[in-house]
Amino acid sequence: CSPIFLLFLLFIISLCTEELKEKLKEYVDEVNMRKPGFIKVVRHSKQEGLIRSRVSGWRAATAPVVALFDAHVEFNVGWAEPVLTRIKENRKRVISPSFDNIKYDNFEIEEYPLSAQGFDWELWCRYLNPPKSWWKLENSTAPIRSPALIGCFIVDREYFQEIGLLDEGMEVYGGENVELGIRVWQCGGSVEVLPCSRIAHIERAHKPYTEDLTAHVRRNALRVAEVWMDEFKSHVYMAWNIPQEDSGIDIGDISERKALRKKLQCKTFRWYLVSVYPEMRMYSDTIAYGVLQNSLKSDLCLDQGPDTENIPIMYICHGMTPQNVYYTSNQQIHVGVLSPTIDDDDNRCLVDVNSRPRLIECNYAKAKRMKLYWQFTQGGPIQNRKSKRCLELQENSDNEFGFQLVLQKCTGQRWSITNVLKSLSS
Ligand SMILES: *[C@@H]1O[C@H](CO)[C@@H](O)[C@H](O)[C@H]1NC(C)=O
Ligand SMILES: [Mn+2]
Repeated sequence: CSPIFLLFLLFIISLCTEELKEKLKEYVDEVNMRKPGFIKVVRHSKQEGLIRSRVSGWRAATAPVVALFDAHVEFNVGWAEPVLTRIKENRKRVISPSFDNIKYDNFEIEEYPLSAQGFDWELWCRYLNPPKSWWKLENSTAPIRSPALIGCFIVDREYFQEIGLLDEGMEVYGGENVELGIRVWQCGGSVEVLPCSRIAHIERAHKPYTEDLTAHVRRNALRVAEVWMDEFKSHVYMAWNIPQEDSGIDIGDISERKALRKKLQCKTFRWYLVSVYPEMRMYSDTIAYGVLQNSLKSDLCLDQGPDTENIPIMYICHGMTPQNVYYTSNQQIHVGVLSPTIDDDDNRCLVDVNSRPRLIECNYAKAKRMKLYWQFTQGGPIQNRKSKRCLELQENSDNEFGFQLVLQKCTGQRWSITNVLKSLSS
């Protein structure tokens, strides 16, 4: 259900499971009998989602430092002291403890490696290898500079307000942790993970908040993109495979968040990428993206095929990540999910390998001087620059959908891609 908030010397619990209502009240009453006013419970009359719930918890808090946590975490011994020390030194530090995992099926603890916290271009949060500068210190207790937050954090109560709390225009789940990290950095604060402050967190098998979590995460991500990411907002649209204009997604009113950015005189997203999150890959050379369809059979889309293989196929269009195609200004065709950071696997490129279409890691293909460059114009053929063969469909009754992908002498088949960013030159 919704999160529990642990505040410094004050607990705020907000839960929605029927079963917990009475039992929780009994527990809270019992604790408060012993320590009057120790726990405050804040209840909403309707579902407000994780983001506004956290802000409700903050509003009820009175202590100088506030910690916002999920209900499904356990605190390790001495977790708070290093955090409070760092905030006392500098109130513009927003701090996350280090996470371990509690296995949801048996409650065993699994130790996680020390990590910074970042995100991919869909703005899902992810653990990152700590930055090079941290490894150089050779001090495993030193604070780890972090581009963003997984979602649990501790902050100076008043600074949190000055910096703009969380984006209360976000719904249900996701994106607020990324937005907070970007905003704090761009507007003059910092974010760090402390190795000596540890908590354990249950990674749930299923998040029960809503039917379609992804739609909410996407909407919230677009709010972040529009307010904070300047020209890099295109990357978020590309990663979600949706058009930048008329996406059909209502992201609500962002004027207050834009005004906040202006008021705080925050730096650009390019500054943030270069200075704080250099591990993030940039995709500014993408000129078209979406699904790739052939006019001969337009209900089929180019697809990366089975995970274990490197053979692209034609498959019924569903528009999910295996069918993401990115065409770059240097004429590469990337197929599949956009690799988020330089520490992740490389992207895969379409390559002519002995007249067969194959997906090969782009950097490898480039280093080996393979045939990975393709001439393509919207509604035109896809032709390899070196071999001059065209990517085409061939009827094949053995194939599930009646067609297979081949490289052959061009017969004039035409391809189209969903979104064109810059005009595809002939
Ligand atoms: C390691 O980092 C901690 C935390 O910042 C610091 O207190 C300590 O002095 C450092 N140790 C060394 C040997 O630099
Ligand atoms: Mn959680």
